[in-house]
Amino acid sequence: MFNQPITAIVRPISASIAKCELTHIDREPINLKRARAQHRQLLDTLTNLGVTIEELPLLDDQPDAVFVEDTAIVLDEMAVITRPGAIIRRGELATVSQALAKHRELATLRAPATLDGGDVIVNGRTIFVGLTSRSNSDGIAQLQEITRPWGYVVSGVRVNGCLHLKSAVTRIAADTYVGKPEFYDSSAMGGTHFATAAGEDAAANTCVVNDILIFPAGNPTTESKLRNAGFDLRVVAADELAKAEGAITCCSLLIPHRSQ
Ligand code: CIR
Repeated sequence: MFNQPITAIVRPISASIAKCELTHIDREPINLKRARAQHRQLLDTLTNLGVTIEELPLLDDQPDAVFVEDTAIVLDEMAVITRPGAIIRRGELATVSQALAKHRELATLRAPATLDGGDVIVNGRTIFVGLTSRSNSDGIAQLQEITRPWGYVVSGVRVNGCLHLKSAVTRIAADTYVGKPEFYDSSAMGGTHFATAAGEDAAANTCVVNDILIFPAGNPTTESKLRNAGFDLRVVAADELAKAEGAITCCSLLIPHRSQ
């Protein structure tokens, strides 16, 4: 298999992560050392898969800054700097724009748009956007205007009971997804959907790198289902980050290198 070179923009976990935004879960203590160890394991896994890591500066006054996924949408042709639905998180954008500008031409969402990258799934020329508390109709409309020249069609997907579309479902191959059916409207997306097993909601958030799935530990039934279907998995612990309502995809912006 040809491995496409990829850069991952990431950011260390802020010392203030205990003050993170929470929407659908109760606050419980976050063990910073354990969270950082899990984050390190995730970055090591990316490195082992041949991904080049580019680290943004630590922002200790931005509790959620590790979750870089929410700040941008990276397409092959360009990237869009988002306008996160949680106002405090907009302080993360400047350093992301600076780093991303080296890889892609940038467009920026403007008020009154709000949109979190965690709500965005790109499948070919379709961009699905979760209809959540973080992403509004202006965000969807602006994303459509910005990406139309490259032939993208932006389509809203209903989400219930979780923070982002990508807390409910992630894309694991072309037209193929893993998700918790109760959390999102799979009929709005088409394609094949593997359902997470009971009690394994976290398995809905899986990060795909060159056909390999980085998959959250502690979800054995869904893990077997995906392995039996022929997927190649690397399992990492992510339960400490989950206390901040974050997951595996949230911790990186993956940038496939463009052929010259
Ligand atoms: C937030 O509420 O913004 C953070 N505590 C969690 C963000 C997780 N990001 C993601 O799922 N893409």
